[in-house]
Amino acid sequence: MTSRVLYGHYESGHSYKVALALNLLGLPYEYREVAVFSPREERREDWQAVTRYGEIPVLVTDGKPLSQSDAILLSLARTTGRLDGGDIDQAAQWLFWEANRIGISLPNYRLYRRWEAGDPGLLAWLRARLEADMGRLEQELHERPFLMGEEVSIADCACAGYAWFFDQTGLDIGAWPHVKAWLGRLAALPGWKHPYELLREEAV
Ligand SMILES: N[C@@H](CCC(=O)N[C@@H](CS)C(=O)NCC(=O)O)C(=O)O
Repeated sequence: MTSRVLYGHYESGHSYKVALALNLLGLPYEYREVAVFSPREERREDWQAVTRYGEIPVLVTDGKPLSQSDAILLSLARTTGRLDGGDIDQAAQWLFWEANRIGISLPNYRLYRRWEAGDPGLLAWLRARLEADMGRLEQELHERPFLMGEEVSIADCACAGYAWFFDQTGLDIGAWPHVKAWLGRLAALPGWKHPYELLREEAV
């Protein structure tokens, strides 16, 4: 049987993207929380041994580590033949969009609203970018229930990774009703859990 260990943290939407895909696929894995708010050198040693970029998530499959949430999502879709939306290249488009757009704007806007005082110019830039990204999703989800069509895929796991923290931005998700309805559809899927439920464990 394949062994899987996921290193992550409950405040990390990047980790959550992977955990959600594993849950939707029904693949068993061991979860290990990494104390990301501690200095890197003080975090758990087993994670130090497998992280390539000093980040979470890392998924170790049969002893082989893979970093970068979207690379992990692609690997899961490719190896299982599921969650690929029927066309893995089209799904990959969404992952690259997410990595450069909503995977930057939403986590960083949240970061500066919640934990660190952000430069006002930077905050304004991030907010404008976030609103544009939400607008992009709103337009897409106006036409279909999930980003790749009728079925959930890795595109949804990627683009919704941080959406469960949206209330921490101070913005109202109700401004994007199709996005809000999409999150409701995702939350109704068997295997769905909120990141604070899915990724909580004693940090080391
Ligand atoms: N591009 C990476 C981003 C990962 C990332 O930003 N991880 C953050 C947590 S969300 C992290 O490990 N931060 C701790 C640090 O940089 O020390 C991915 O998609 O996996």
